[in-house]
Amino acid sequence: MASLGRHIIVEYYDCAPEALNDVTHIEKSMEGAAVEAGATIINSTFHHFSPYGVSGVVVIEESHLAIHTWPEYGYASVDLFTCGESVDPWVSYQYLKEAFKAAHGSAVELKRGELALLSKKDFDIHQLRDEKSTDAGEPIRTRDVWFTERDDKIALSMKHNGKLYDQQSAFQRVEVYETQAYGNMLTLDGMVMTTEKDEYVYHEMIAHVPVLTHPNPKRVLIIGGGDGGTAREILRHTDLEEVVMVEIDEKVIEACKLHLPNIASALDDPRLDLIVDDGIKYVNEAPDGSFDVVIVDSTDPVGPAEGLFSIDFYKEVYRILSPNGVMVTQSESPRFNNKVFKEVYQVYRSIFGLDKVHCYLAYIPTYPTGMWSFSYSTKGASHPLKGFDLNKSKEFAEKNGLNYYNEDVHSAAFALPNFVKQMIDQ
Ligand code: SPD
Repeated sequence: MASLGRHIIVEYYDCAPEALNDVTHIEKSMEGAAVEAGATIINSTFHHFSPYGVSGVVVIEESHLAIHTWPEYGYASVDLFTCGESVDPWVSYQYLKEAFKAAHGSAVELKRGELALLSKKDFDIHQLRDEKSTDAGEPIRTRDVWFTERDDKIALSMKHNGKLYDQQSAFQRVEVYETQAYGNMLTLDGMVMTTEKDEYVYHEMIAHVPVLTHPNPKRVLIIGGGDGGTAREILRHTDLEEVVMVEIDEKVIEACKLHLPNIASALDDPRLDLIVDDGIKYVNEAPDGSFDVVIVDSTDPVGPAEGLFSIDFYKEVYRILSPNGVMVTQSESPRFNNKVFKEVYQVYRSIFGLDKVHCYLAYIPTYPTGMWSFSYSTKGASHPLKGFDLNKSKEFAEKNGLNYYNEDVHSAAFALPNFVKQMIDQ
């Protein structure tokens, strides 16, 4: 060999798009390609970008393998860089072509470090070695794989150990990741829905604020909420007579029962009437005044949840609320989804009336920007703060050992920063 290394620059075309968007499959394939070629892996780092694309590197003792994928084009660009005689990068080339089901590939080989142009320097190599690479020891191998939810300006990443569930349902891609910081995490179409470690913020706030401020809640309807967290919190209120939940996607229920059992614990509770169907259809067909509290625990306003952000849907929710009825929705982030945020508050106000719509906030570290909002709209006399029974809330939170909601948080959540007030008043 007349060079220190061989660098193969590879293009794979017409690959299986799903293979190019699956960070776990790509990581395994890249590591497999390294081992098959005779390389020794030192560490790897892989990132999935929401909604599409993966980037990653496998560092080997003999240099590295790197990849960037564009699933939407069925295209992957790969660098295979090896040093020494013991590794054959062309083996990796063939291995990856099969792993990504590429219809065709092309590659250019470059020699790196032409020996004819190099001369050896005189130094004591042993002084440069650290503990991790002693002659005797195996190299220490590390792994670094990330899930990333991003738009074109900001991103939120979480390191994970791999995927526990991955299914394309009739409505969306349902995935569960085992994250290192937040436990198991449900994502839908690449967007974070809930994680084991911080789910209580969202579920306690969406459930207890309306039930503890309605004068006499008996019938509660949850639209969406397939992970079960909202239902679990609602069922803590033992004097309710009817709790109905309508979730469109049974794969969400399945994934959460399997991998987020604490969040999903209420889904088999006999007090819950769980209906797998379209929530919009259910609301359209429900009799006038049939619920005291309606909670819209939706995903973001793309895909199956789009209709849950429409004026026609909210008019129907208004119709099925009883005279003092309360509707609570997750209303996105005023920082991140500011256009949607402004629009939904205009819609709620046009239906319920200017002084009947309130916004409250909670801090959810795994949602974009961490600042999340809920809307509270009332048909009659219910009000989130006037007449709020502090002691009742305090007792309830203590008795149930809640993690986020308490009487102080309840009141404080309705204190809005000026920029949020302005967005609602515009
Ligand atoms: N961008 C995150 C919005 C998530 C809203 N729904 C979460 C469902 C939890 N039950």
